[in-house]
Amino acid sequence: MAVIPTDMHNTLMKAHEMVKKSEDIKIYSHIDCDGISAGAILSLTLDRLEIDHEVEFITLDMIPELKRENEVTIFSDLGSGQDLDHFRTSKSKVIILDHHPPLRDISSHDGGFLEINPNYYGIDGSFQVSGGGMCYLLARTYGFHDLSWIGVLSAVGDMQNNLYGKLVGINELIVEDGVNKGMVASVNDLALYGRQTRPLFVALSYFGDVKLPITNNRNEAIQLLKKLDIYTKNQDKQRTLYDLSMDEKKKLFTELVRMMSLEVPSRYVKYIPRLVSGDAYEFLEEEKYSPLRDASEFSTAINACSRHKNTGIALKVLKGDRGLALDDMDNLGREHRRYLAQKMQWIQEEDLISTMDNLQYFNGNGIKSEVIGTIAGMILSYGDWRKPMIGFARNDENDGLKVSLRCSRLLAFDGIHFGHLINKVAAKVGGSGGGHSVACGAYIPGGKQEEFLIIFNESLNGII
Ligand SMILES: [Mn+2]
Repeated sequence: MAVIPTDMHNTLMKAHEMVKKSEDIKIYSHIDCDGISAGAILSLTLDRLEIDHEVEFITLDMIPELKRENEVTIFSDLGSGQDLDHFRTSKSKVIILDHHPPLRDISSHDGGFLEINPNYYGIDGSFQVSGGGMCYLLARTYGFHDLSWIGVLSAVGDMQNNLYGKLVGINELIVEDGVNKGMVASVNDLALYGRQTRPLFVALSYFGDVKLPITNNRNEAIQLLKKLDIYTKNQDKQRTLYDLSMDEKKKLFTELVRMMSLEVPSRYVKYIPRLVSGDAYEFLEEEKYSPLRDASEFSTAINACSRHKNTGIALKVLKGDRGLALDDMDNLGREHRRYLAQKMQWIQEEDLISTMDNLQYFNGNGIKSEVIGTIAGMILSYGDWRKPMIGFARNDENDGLKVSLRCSRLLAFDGIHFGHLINKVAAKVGGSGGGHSVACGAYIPGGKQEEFLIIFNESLNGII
């Protein structure tokens, strides 16, 4: 089990003291699941300490315009990768709780900056701890171990369990706190999305880093379950993954591994079990069969709020509102799913996917830039899993383009890191980008799409 390095602990204790002594705090947090969870953890912590505060969720491009107006400013899930010199005044008290690669040297932390970042201590912030996790480590110094479940949610929302199929490092320690509090269970299970809420055959039809006969085919999925003697219903209720016995899960696991092994080149076969099973995180205080019970489904609900610019609802739910805010969140989730389904249909009807030697792409003009990544991920299952899928959407604020890439995890296991690659290619056309190995994005100037695609395609020669 990971331990918090002593130096990092000491810095956390400095933040602990600074926060405790202050009367007025402003929190700027990133507007995604990790950032919203981070904001919720900090807000709950400050509520309990009875400290006046305000939380605002922002995108990275808003940082240069921010003004220092409060006694203490906390940046969470952002700040490490950005220039914050306009906050560096003689009186500024700034705490940064981030896990992204830091711009500044740890020794540069004078002038009121208290930057707490795992990367300074040899801990990889891309999979060992999230932004929300860093905020939880601060909450933990006050003894608020019951907030650990939100730290788990933020890590899952940040896809930190993606490569290993489970949370590791500091994240594992946060899970452990949740388990000790009786609020979190970690369960090794099949890696099907929709553990609590989706009928099993529906979940199966969405399964895959690789195209299988059951992919996007509910009938085939039902036939598969029949063949394995797994009932689809309990009396009148559709069964979900959550309802299956261990025996049934084992049968399904073996069959999925077998089916996938038939589809992939032999060098990938050894990775397949990792794609078919993984640890799921269950929130024991939430109702069974509700989307809040499963960390992965909960994070989707938070993302739906953020992508439709309604972070206030997500914050309320995270802070404990299970009444009106939860209804609002459910409605937003439905709207989100409807929107995605519409756009998916449009892409297919208009036959918008184009293929190059090493990649595939579509022009999603007309799709909200906030969901272009989600759509790219969904449409991948209709294309060729051996190539990354790139979606383009017009950026609302300027006439640039937002680029999102999604690919099968098998490509990442093979050693390709698309986050690094997209960063390089975007820079060559005057843009910027980055992200995870299998899910990343960029902003590029309008009119540079073709050049971007050509360079990207070439850079993959001999790699894919
Ligand atoms: Mn994050």
